Amino acid sequence: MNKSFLLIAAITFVTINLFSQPITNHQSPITIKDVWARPGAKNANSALYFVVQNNGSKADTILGAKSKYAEIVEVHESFKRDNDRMGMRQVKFVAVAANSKLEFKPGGFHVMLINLLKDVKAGTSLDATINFKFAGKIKVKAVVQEMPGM
Ligand SMILES: [Cu+2]
Repeated sequence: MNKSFLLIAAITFVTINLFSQPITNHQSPITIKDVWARPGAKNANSALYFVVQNNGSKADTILGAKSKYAEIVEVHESFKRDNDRMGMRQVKFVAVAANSKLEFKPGGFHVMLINLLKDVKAGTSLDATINFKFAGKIKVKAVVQEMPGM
């Protein structure tokens, strides 16, 4: 090995590390915690709940979710119908304001898992991806349980 080869190798090594850093060290201002899902039998439905924390100075938007555990995955919101009963409907996006916390919880926003492809049992976990406009796809692992703290 001659000296110029080593020099080129060294420069290449430094350059790659220099330019790859903004990508590998990129810290998303969005974190998702306290992820849980309701148990459900195959072909039934379940729902996913979590807390979104946006520590950034820019608002973000949830555009959707995916999971291989259900045939259809939709972002829903619960609302009160005229007769005081609760209903739910699909929403195309959910805004997450800058420097704020947004809770997906029973009676509010949730990710609906429609037609489970297998039994989702309490005590197991379930993988899903939440898709944000700016933060991109964030993977979550939900604890399958009845209401937390019960
Ligand atoms: Cu729903």
